[in-house]
Amino acid sequence: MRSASATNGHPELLDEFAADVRAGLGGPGQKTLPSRYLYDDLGSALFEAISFLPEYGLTRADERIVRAHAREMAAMLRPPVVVAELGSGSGRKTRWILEALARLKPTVYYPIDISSAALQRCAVELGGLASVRVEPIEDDYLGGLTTVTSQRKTNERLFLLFLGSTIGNFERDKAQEFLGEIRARLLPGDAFLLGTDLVKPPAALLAAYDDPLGVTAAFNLNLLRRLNRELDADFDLALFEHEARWDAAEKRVDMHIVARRAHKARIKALDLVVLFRAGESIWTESSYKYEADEPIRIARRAKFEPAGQWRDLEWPFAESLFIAR
Ligand code: AVI
Repeated sequence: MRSASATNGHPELLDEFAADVRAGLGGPGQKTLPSRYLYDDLGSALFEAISFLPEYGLTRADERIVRAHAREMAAMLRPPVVVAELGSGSGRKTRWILEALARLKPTVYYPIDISSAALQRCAVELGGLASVRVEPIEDDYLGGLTTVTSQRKTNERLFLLFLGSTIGNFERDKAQEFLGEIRARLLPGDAFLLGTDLVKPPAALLAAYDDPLGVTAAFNLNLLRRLNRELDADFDLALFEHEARWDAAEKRVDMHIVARRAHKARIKALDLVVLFRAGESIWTESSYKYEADEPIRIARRAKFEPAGQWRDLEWPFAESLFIAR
């Protein structure tokens, strides 16, 4: 899934990782690491495991809505329709949309992901669907979308999917900017389906991001293992713990990796020594939660027209369908 995966075979990504780590851990202020680095092969597998946790209802809510309303969505789009998805995911949710569209006319599916492993899994999961041709694109979201739009035929309508509330891992102003970037690559009449996790009671959110089995903790701490492996660092995982924090003003859950006691770690590849005070943290992810009208407001600002919104009541989540103006 998602935007960054193993840097194996991609030396330029290793350079970018190194630069981001230096920027995030090398200075005097709040230590940070970009959340996209959570998704190496083990991190992606742990995220997949998180989606099965009873406390983490997000992925199941997303799938329930898509499954229940895929035919309705497909009926709103005039064929021929080609589908592109930002972050290929496991393919579980997308299957319903592809099946609904392929009932009407054969279609092409372009999963876009920087992780070749994720694309391979997705191709295996969805490759057997009748009347669907899967064309994986190994690239970042906007690069991949540009490739898709340059290949499309003029009579084809593009149906772009951005599911799983991945938009929630963008800061709010960056989310707005990103929708503008997406819209700039689409043609009027193209469709965009956006999944957003909705605000819910803090206790439910904290349980979702700090589950009793410790899967989310492992997902978070795995980032230190990645630093050890890819940048020759010596972080001792036993000296850190996972913490989830609800920020009520910003309506977001933050994940931190907190030092249990004062100590230092060395990142040999960067020739960097990182000092930790007891209780000092590395901020690794923010997961913004939305009010139901918010996706509609930001999409309108990015020149999309709302065409429908479906919500899950068991785990408040919204799927919003837009048409490019
Ligand atoms: C991928 N993303 C939408 C997940 C989220 O909920 O923000 C990642 C995640 N982080 C902790 N648990 C799951």
